[in-house]
Amino acid sequence: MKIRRYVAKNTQEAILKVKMDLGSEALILNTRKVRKKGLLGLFSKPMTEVLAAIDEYNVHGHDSRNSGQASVTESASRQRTTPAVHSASNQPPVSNYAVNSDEKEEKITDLENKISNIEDVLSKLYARVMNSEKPSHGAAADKLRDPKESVTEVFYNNLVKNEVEPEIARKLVNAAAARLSSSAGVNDMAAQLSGIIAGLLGKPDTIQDKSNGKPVTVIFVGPTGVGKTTTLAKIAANYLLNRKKTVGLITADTYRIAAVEQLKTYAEILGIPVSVAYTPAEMKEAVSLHSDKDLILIDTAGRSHKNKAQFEELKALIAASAADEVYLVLSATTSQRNCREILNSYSFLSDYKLLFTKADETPVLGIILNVRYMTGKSLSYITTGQSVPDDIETANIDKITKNLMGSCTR
Ligand SMILES: Nc1nc2c(ncn2[C@@H]2O[C@H](COP(=O)(O)OP(=O)(O)OP(=O)(O)O)[C@@H](O)[C@H]2O)c(=O)[nH]1
Ligand SMILES: [Mg+2]
Repeated sequence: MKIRRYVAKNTQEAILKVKMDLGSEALILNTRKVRKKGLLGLFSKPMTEVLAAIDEYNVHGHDSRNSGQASVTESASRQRTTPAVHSASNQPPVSNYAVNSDEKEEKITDLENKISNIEDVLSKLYARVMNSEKPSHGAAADKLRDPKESVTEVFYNNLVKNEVEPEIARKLVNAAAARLSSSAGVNDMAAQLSGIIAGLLGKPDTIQDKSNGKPVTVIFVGPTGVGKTTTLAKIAANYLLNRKKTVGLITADTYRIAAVEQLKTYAEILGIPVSVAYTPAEMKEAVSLHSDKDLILIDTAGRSHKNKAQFEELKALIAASAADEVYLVLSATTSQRNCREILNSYSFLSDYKLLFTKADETPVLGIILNVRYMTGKSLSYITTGQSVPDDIETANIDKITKNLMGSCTR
């Protein structure tokens, strides 16, 4: 594996440099903004630094592409000289390449050793760069690393930087490394790891239509302000406008007048009925009122995970709605610590799906993998902005995987 560092004015220019130098097979390990060291750096424009890696065989492949012109010239000149050799000795031509083959083999072995040494030194240098450029003088730090181990560390660091919980990141990279031979390169590791991450994220499970003609009843729960009402409006609009389905809305968010008004405004724009349910009995009634619809979407009040009493009420409302699907709506911007507390508060739910909002507000998506790992519940939709109805999509596993591995800047 070769790891190289490129600095340019912007990401585009840096990636171009990588491609020019290493070819299109190169894997982008990390991008970040850097400034010149020292006081002057404070006033300089930030530059983009890209760390890129490529397997040894790809470098050779790329080099041979670059030197294609030279080898054509060489074979042409060989063709020109061959008849002369032939006529002078009257012997079949002896290939230059057959002569001294032992000597050449020795040279190749020698070169291989040199490359292997360079690779070790590069791995060691890279480990230092990744350790926030804090050079360590300890003997242990100077110990050369096994290349596979250093590749593992690169991926581990990327996952952790993208806020995957360190224990989860460690398990994932170890699982990927266990599937590789000791000579495996960075691309093999990337392929294994992305397979494992995508497998862990699983197949997204969105709203399932019923085959018996009855409405699908869906309820949205989650902390305050994560985007439950907006998400519900996005789904309602998509069902109505793109899928030509009939939709009924119910709001159980009766804590704030503004919350009822918010949903009523969306319902008016879309021209769909909305009912308000203050109690579990009213919830049952509202659900039966919309029994002629294809889809019933139920909004609930955001619950602070610190207020336990509200959860009893929510439990009763969910039970009364007899919802087919419960979506736990979480913001992708939630800190890992808050997230644990939130999951704890909602642990009374047995069957639910995960819906992440505000993916547009954070460059790192580790929380998606962490929550999926901790709960084992399916991913569903991801929302990517405030715009109704456009900013929602079915969770794109490939995109999330690339983001987590750090090789994709969204
Ligand atoms: N950037 C961004 N903002 C969003 C997204 N989804 C919702 N919002 C915004 O988040 C804010 C809160 O959205 P609501 O839909 O009212 O959230 P809620 O969960 O219903 O809030 P409560 O009912 O008070 O618990 C609004 O300003 C939304 O426009 C999203 O995907 N990205
Ligand atoms: Mg709301």
